[in-house]
Amino acid sequence: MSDPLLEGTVVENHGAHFAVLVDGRTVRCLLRGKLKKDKRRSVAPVAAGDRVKIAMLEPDRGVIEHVLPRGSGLSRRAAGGAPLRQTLVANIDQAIIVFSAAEPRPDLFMLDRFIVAAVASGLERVICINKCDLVDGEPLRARLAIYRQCGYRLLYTSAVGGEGLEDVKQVLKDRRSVICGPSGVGKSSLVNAVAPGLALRISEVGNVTHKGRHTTSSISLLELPFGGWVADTPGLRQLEFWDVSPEKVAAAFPDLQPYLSGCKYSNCTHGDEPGCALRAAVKGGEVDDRRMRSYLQMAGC
Ligand SMILES: Nc1nc2c(ncn2[C@@H]2O[C@H](COP(=O)(O)OP(=O)(O)OP(=O)(O)O)[C@@H](O)[C@H]2O)c(=O)[nH]1
Ligand SMILES: [Mg+2]
Ligand SMILES: [Zn+2]
Repeated sequence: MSDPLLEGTVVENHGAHFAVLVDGRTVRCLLRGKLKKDKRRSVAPVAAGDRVKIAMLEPDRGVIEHVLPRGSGLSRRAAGGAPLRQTLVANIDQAIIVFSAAEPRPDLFMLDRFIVAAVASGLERVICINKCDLVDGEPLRARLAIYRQCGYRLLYTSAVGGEGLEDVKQVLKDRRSVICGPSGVGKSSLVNAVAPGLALRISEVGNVTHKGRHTTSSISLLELPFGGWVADTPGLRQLEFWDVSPEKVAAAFPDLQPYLSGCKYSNCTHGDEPGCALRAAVKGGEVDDRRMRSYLQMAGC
């Protein structure tokens, strides 16, 4: 007997509601009750990007019966008391981490957190600094040079002025990407600029000084007209880690790595112990002080 269930991809997740793309058509779905119970330390068992099997109820409505095994995704610890995993997007290759040159000003400690989350999730990462039309970029480029030295791909863009958009297209082409970063940096604007047909909602407020307003409220996975898929996500004010060990944090700091095992004491906390190779490297100008502080915050030293 043939399988009465249809296989598809979750392309949108809005609370308990999902949109599943099956053979080119979108089916609105809820979850079968048994899946809700099987939470396995997750706030939700299904995320955008998941491959699922659904049973049809009506021509455009169905119910998700099974979730197929997942590849890499972007997860964080869900807000709230209990330690639960929240997978923002599943089955993706890379994270495009967007910050803005201004409005809001880039918080490099937060940028480092996004990089760690992406590295720990096994994703390729590209840093994208948007709104370059708003500032003289030279001082910022100098501050960010360390990321190039670390081997990260770094793009400078303007969703309104057009700078760097060809690079963004090239990075997105034929890959499955998640666009993430703080609110108001222009994530949706960038996606719209490279793929105008998608028409994502963007903030109508030109000057992003408002706090706590998110224009994008759900996660949607969109097919790009030039090949590939991209998930636009709501801006994250906080990024609490899920399953990130000190070793994984260190993996995101190639500039610090040569010094981390050179301390006199193998359990060095890189505080004021004698013989700390990391502190010595900062003092000697080989390691950036801010990067060290960022590492220490995240590695829980
Ligand atoms: N000057 C300038 N403004 C931009 C640029 N990109 C986006 N904006 C503006 O910044 C504001 C926020 O843009 P959005 O695309 O909604 O930002 P977002 O990152 O998707 O925000 P959330 O969905 O809330 O996470 C809007 O007013 C955009 O017009 C840019 O490159 N330059
Ligand atoms: Mg948005
Ligand atoms: Zn040390």
